[in-house]
Amino acid sequence: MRIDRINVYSAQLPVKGGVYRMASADVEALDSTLVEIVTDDGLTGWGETCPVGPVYQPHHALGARAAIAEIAPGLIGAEIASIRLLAKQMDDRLNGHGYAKAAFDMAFLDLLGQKLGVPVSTLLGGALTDRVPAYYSLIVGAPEETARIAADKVKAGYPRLQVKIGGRNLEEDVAVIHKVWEAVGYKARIAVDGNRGLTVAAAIHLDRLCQAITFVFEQPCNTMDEVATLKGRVTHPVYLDENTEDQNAVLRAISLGIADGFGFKVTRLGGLTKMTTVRDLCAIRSLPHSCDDAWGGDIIAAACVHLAATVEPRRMEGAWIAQEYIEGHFDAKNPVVIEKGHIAVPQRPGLGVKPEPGMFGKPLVTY
Ligand code: 0XW
Ligand code: MG
Repeated sequence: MRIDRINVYSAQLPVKGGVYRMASADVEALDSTLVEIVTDDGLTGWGETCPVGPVYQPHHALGARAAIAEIAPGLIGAEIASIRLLAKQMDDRLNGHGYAKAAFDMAFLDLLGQKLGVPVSTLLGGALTDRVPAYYSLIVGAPEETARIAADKVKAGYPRLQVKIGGRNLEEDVAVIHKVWEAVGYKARIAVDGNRGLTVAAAIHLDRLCQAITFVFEQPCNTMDEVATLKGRVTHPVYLDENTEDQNAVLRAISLGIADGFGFKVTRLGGLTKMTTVRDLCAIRSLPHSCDDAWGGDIIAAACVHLAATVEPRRMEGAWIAQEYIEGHFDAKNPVVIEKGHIAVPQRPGLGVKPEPGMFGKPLVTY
């Protein structure tokens, strides 16, 4: 099975509700990039990469497309058999830019799965479950309103909530955490996500002012070095998200003992294949982690869910997919959906989702 053609598309994903508010940025619409690989035996495989705006992490939509332009011409005629060889072929054309390579890695696995008649979760080592937990991300908001949504989402079946803070005064952040805790208590696990927005001093104050509340503190400060200085000075477990820019960053954080868990993003880590390495490193040290991406439609959602199914359930912090903030699906027949706070793992060969033909219009470019 060889690559005949690669089509690149863009899909505009407006945020349902108008705005997704984080300490690092407000986003109103996302520009997702899709790759469709067509093979000489008539199969099609899909991949997607969708940075949540240009500020959240050092990725942006046009950067992904520029990287794809460097890589794609060299893949025409390549055999879809060895994922490792394909990764090398990509590395031989472009250094870094894992978030663009991630879209190809997804499409390769989608094709291999279809060829072999197995779901992508099988290619990632094998599923441990057919249903994974999701978590709900509460945007930076007012205390009462955030607590009301938190209670609703727990009632709807979410086992975990992420409360966004940062980018405003400490008093309001502390009040939100208290109100959410009063509303849901132990009924959901809570992550408080600073999205790099707090100073070390603010993180220490917040930790003290919320001492009796059970939560994990996700990416409170900007750099890994700042977060490292919290060790021994805060009592809440600290998780890294944005700082895990590649596999080496994860290895560093684990070996330094500065992270108690992670919010992993499939495309940021360079794709599903690279994610299996950090998944296994976390297993060695019993570290919990999520299987997310920063945003994306059904292709990215399927990728996250296949990976999440291969993680030991006691350490699975949920798969976040953007469904709650997106209108509609790429694949209306087999969408990836959250039901009662959980997501069924696609069972069909490959990723198990196929965008409706023609739904993205004409390709931006064909290689
Ligand atoms: C909740 N997310 C996975 C979605 C947005 O991209 C932010 C992100 C996070 O945890 O930082
Ligand atoms: Mg986060």
